[in-house]
Amino acid sequence: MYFENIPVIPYEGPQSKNPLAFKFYNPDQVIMGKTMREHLPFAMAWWHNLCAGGTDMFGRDTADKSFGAEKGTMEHAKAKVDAGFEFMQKLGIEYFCFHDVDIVPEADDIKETNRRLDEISDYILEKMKGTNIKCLWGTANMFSNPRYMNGAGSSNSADVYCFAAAQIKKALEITVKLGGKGYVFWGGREGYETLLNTDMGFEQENIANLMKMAVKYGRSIGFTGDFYIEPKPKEPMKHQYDFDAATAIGFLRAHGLDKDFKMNIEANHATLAGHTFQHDLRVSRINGMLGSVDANQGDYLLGWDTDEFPFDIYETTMCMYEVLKAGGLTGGFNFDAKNRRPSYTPEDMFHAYILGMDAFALGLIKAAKLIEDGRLDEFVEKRYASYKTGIGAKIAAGETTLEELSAYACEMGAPALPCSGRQEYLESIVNSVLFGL
Ligand SMILES: [Mn+2]
Repeated sequence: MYFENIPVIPYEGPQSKNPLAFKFYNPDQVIMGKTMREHLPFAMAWWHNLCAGGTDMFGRDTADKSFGAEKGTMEHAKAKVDAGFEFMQKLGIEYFCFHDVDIVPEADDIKETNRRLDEISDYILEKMKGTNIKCLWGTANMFSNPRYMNGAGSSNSADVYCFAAAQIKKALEITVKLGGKGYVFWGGREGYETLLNTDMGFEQENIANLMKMAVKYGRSIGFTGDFYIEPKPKEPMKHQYDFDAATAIGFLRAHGLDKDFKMNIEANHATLAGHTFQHDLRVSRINGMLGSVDANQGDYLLGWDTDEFPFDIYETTMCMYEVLKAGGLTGGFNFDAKNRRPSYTPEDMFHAYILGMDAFALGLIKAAKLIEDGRLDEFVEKRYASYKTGIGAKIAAGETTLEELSAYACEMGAPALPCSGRQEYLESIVNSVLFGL
């Protein structure tokens, strides 16, 4: 027991003042025909929850994540498994996500790292027995080690590229072994600092080839899930090739990878790209590529990736609105989020997940209400009514020519103004649904 003072977290309802209870996440509650548990496949992020202790640019760890073992040892790796499973079971979380180097200490020799990965994945498999806990997705960390200073697939060094391929191969094997539903490519350092030393076209071809090899190998070892790109515009690199969902989808289509890949959309990455979270979810959804979500939030006053636990109910509501409209995720909601550095106790780890899970549960409840209310959908439908009949219907069917439209316009004279957008009215509907009685 690593969290002996923490009970199994119960659902107590919105009136509860118990800090260790859910106020909105009621796993068995049915919303639009599915339980909250089914709508919200939550995942624990191994790295933030079990590894990161609060180190920042200006100071060392504040939180003790040793779990009673010496860091950098396999004993510590196993203690993290034990602590992680206790944590997930107490919260009723059914999935976890990992990078290779989150679950074992990296050795100098990759053959030894791979042996450690075999050992720890045996241990994790054993822990999974008799629980509902499964792997949501795995990935390889191809950004922390100095060898990846110029990226992995985008590295100028062919030897580094090969090393990345070896890490991907092993991470895929471990993901398949643990029954993972997905495999993620987060660009990490796949980008550049200056075009003065960069062959951008060559680097992008190399990244695509690495992804193609990963797909080919993954399918050959029985991986049937989705590969994901997790777009991010910048940080650590100044320019990253998978800037946002639209850029990543274009890249996948250009290289014939769109059948095997979907998007893993992170809230804080979308806002760093100058979009709302909902924007990148919508871009993914309308392209049939909404796969998974990294559930966190940024800070609008800060220009970097703060990975905060989700708190903003407008954001979680509009996220769940997109997810419901998409018919759900093939992946899940991974809390790629960390406690603030001064929140350093084990209790804070639970408070953070309770906050995040409740924020998404409330978002789900409110998004379902917005859809059931119907006024937003009805408004959007009416706003495009001119495409339902006459020349509009011909345009929508793709059955017109520029000459025909020109003749129509000349005959018509100046068009009337489009109908009012009624943004303020629509925003007041959202507030009524969120906060009305
Ligand atoms: Mn982030």
